[in-house]
Amino acid sequence: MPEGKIVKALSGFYYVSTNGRIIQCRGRGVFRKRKVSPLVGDFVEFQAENDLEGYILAIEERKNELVRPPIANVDQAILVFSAARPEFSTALLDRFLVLIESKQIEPLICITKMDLLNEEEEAAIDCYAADYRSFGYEVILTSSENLATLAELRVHLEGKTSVFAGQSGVGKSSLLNALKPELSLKTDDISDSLGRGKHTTRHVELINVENGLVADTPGFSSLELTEIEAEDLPQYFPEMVERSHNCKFRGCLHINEPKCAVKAAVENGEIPSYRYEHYLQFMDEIKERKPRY
Ligand SMILES: Nc1nc2c(ncn2[C@@H]2O[C@H](COP(=O)(O)OP(=O)(O)OP(=O)(O)O)[C@@H](O)[C@H]2O)c(=O)[nH]1
Ligand SMILES: [Mg+2]
Ligand SMILES: [Zn+2]
Repeated sequence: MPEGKIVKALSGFYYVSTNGRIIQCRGRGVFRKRKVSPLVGDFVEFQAENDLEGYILAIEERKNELVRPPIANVDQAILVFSAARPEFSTALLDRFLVLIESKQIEPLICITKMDLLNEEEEAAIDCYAADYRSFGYEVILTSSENLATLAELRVHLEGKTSVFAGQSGVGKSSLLNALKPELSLKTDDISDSLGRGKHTTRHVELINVENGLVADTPGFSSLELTEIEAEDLPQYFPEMVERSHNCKFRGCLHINEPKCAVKAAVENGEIPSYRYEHYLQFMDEIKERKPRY
């Protein structure tokens, strides 16, 4: 049975790459019954009479999978945020980091559109970058308008399968175009009235860049923490994990417990208060979630 990897999903078709060819395939009903649908990044077995009429017959077990954006088997998620237009949001970044941590996927934070900032605004973004680095994350500041800023990003793409994920309009497709100009991916201005992107990219596609694969994906507007349990939440904040062995109580949730090393670190400024506030907000959100039956 021929095998390949899904590199694009569009209008009910899956495009399977195999031995340097791309075969247009449909999924078989069997997936619908089992409630598994093929994802970009899946390794599959297929059957094809010709390059336009294939069928996917089996999906190999996934190393990991994301719902938003929908993709499987990635080595790293590049969380793309713009420094401005749309405005940089630590609340959205923290939410995204929690989701990526819960899937045990390696995150890389990429802040784009640095060229739009004045000195003061740039200093503010530099502060955030330093905060996130102090939690243990890699942070890269780029601008698709200034190719020199892309060198660091290129290094991280080398030999890996990465997914660009982020809000609409932050510049995911623009970054890919800057990395590889012959791509000519469609990009569009953000809406001036709403300050949001226009959902220009409509499908997920894996593209060869720097000896690796990078997925361009549609932007999203919200993310829910539906699969996360309250007692697991602290594990998804590396700066809390690092300190939790100094908390008095094992399994400390760092909320009301006495002698909590995390709360002490927030009080003395080692952990920024916005980060802890987001933790508390996510905790409330998870606790208020209606039980599923
Ligand atoms: N000044 C500046 N503008 C940028 C930069 N990167 C992207 N843009 C602009 O931002 C707008 C949105 O860029 P896109 O690449 O379409 O954004 P996207 O993240 O792919 O958006 P969706 O496909 O909707 O998810 C376009 O007008 C780009 O020209 C940058 O580094 N600097
Ligand atoms: Mg796009
Ligand atoms: Zn604690």
